[in-house]
Amino acid sequence: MFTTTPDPHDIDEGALEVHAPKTAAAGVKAVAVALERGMAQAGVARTVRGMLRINQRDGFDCPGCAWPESITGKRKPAEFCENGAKAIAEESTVRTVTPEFWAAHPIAELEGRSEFWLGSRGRITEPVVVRPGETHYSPISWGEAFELIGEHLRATTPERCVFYTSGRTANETAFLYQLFARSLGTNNLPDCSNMCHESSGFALNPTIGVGKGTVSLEDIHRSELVLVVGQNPGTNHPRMLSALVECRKNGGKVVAVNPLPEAGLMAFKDPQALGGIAGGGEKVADEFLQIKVGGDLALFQALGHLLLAREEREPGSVVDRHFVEAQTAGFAEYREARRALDWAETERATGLSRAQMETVAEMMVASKATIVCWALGLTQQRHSVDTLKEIVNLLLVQGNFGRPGAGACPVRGHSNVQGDRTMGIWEKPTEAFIAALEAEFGIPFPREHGYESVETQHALEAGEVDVFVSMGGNFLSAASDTEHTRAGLKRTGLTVHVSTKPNLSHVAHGRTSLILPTLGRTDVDDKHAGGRQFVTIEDSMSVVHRSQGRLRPVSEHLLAEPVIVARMAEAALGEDHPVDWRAMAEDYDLIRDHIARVIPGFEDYNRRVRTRDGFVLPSPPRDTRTFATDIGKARFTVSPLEYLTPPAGHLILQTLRSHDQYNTTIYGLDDRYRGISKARKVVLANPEDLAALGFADRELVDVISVFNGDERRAEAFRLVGYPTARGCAAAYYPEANVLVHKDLVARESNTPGYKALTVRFERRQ
Ligand SMILES: Nc1nc2c(c(=O)[nH]1)N[C@H]1C(S)=C(S)[C@@H](COP(=O)(O)OP(=O)(O)OC[C@H]3O[C@@H](n4cnc5c(=O)[nH]c(N)nc54)[C@H](O)[C@@H]3O)O[C@H]1N2
Ligand SMILES: Nc1nc2c(c(=O)[nH]1)N[C@H]1C(S)=C(S)[C@@H](COP(=O)(O)OP(=O)(O)OC[C@H]3O[C@@H](n4cnc5c(=O)[nH]c(N)nc54)[C@H](O)[C@@H]3O)O[C@H]1N2
Ligand SMILES: [Mo]
Repeated sequence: MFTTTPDPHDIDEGALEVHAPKTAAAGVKAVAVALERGMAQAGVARTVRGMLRINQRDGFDCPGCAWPESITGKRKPAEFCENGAKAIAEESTVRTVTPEFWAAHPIAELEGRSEFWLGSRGRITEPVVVRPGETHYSPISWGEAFELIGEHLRATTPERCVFYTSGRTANETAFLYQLFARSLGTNNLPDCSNMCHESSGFALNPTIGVGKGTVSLEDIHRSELVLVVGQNPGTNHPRMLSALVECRKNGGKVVAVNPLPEAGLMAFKDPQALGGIAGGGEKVADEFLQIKVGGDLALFQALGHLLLAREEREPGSVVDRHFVEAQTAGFAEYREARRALDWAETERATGLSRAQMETVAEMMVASKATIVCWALGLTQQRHSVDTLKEIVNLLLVQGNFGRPGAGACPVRGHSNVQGDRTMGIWEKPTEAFIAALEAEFGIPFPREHGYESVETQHALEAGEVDVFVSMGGNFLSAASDTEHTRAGLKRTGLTVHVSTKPNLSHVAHGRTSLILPTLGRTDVDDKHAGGRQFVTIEDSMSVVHRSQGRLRPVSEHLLAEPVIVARMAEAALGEDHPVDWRAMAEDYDLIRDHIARVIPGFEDYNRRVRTRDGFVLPSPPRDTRTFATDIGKARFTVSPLEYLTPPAGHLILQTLRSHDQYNTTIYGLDDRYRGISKARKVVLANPEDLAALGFADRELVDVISVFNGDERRAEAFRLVGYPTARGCAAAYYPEANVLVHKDLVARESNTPGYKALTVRFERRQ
């Protein structure tokens, strides 16, 4: 009998395979996987053309992550990583989702599909609509689509409209989009940043006067000590590993703090260097602290205690006294609060030994230039803002700001999430920003704060949103409490998704719904009166630079994002609106001219962004060791100790990314470094915890989360014994998002508590 292997893209979930976790990241296998994915999606010629332009000065910015490229040094001919290459393959695919696809698949069927299946159908080729009572999406002309949007927006009031943004959106689109929402009269501008690094902004702004990181790529290379906390760079920021290896080559040390022994934190085989092809690779972390989920605040308080105790024993050995006296406030209170420490409780909270913490404190004492890097392991818990402020305290004690090799480094996610915020994608705009917009455009803009993403979920569920517009992204699967969010989205009158590929948000639609297909980063953008256009991006280290796609789009019907925004605005606000939307969409230089006049740091934007490497935005802590807080100084803060303890019979569950996904876009079913393949509905837990709870490895369970007396259930997950810290477990995002109660959020920032769920398991019969 003749059989063929089924196409892996045609399944939603397979039979789980478990292998030993890897002890090093990348190597030649990474290159092989990258090329194989590219060829399968886009063919040889597009793959080669695409990959060679990634992150080159005349090419496009990799849509994979926000890690910067070198601006001083030479770039390698292939300046990308395995996962960047997968992102490109995913976007430059020649598979298409045509009107025939929508005709063949009723929405009710698509709702039951996985993100993996939906996303691997390919790029959407034409705008489609579903009207009240219809069961399928069907084609609609662009003109009719914009008319429909205009009608819905005019029929309601601005506070009942929401404009969501995903962080891949370039500066030009973002600026135009916020201008559109504000011209209508609302600051309802939630974005993926609300779910991501919002806690970082809430910790940094009041303490150091900027919401962004204070280091450059060269600082990482020159640092004496880099702490990598709550971050999995081997998968999510692979090019960061080269920087860490370079730091170690220059004599620096690296400390990793993570509940999981992630492969990329242990060792790295640079796929671009000869040494990366064979051998065990370069060591990454000198010390690995396997912390309990949520234990970082206790750790940083203990490190503060140890540094100050050392200063007391040996005055002048730790504290940068001149800096602390001249540039900071609140040191005395901080020192007092850290004087006493309950070691037993600290060990319980962190799962670490006192000796381990003392070792790291000694490394800090010895270092004259320390950087702390962090990502979501620190931003998505109830006490995240306090944890991050505690990091600032540690950096301030030793004066680690505005010095080569030192500073705070929140490692951002989406490639332009930082730029979108700079452009005004923010539900809480400052008075200065609104005043500058008004001066530029001569019309009034709203000042009242709008909804961020969790408030949007609440408003949707309460039936208080008529129009939900999504500039990229996948709100349903990215947000918490999936079933509640789904119900809320279905209560709206109109959902509009500007997208490249199908996802589950498209089928959790309002009574009327539009999917508007757009160009991606890799696509050439040349259908303008002003000729071929480029866009600009701000990376995680505040470098603003150009990005220009080169590939021929898969369909002639795609419109560029700024054009879509401009035409929505014209349809809603009328052609005689004082803002010249059309002119800006035809020539992005005009958008940049407005930005140059409205946003500080962008003066002479059009000229400076055309220079070889673009330009770096000003950062007072980094550039001049000054702090633009309300008191004109950096601020020490005092937070009470807080950590997560699971009640009896429960574990603390974090949700994370596999090596084979980009957020809600699933590239494949192979979490290679962790040895989990073919399936994603798994829970990784410490074998001793599983035994203590009476469960066996590979058992099939329902996962139940508990929050404030409410329960949520995720059905049919496989338990996998895994070397995570005791008392902790991990499951993949977005499959586990049904478990995250929407009121489980970080204090102040309101970021969902994606890394702080209390769960138990129930055996399935
Ligand atoms: N290939 C790829 N690249 C990406 C993305 C992607 O999905 N795929 N997503 C992009 C986006 S938007 C973002 S924001 C970033 C995300 O980058 P990461 O923050 O690296 O993403 P996560 O997979 O959520 O990993 C969180 C890490 O924190 C650890 N962790 C969890 N809880 C704790 C804790 O309490 N304490 C400590 N110390 N550690 C903890 C986890 O074990 C894990 O290693 O990556 C960006 N880059
Ligand atoms: N449980 C859990 N949930 C999380 C997280 C977590 O760690 N755990 N992390 C959170 C974080 S950090 C983030 S940033 C959010 C991510 O939230 P989002 O940014 O909303 O989600 P993405 O999955 O990145 O969006 C993918 C979709 O974007 C569209 N797209 C891709 N490229 C383009 C483009 O160039 N233009 C346009 N218009 N559309 C495009 C495609 O249609 C694709 O389906 O999720 C959050 N959710
Ligand atoms: Mo993110």
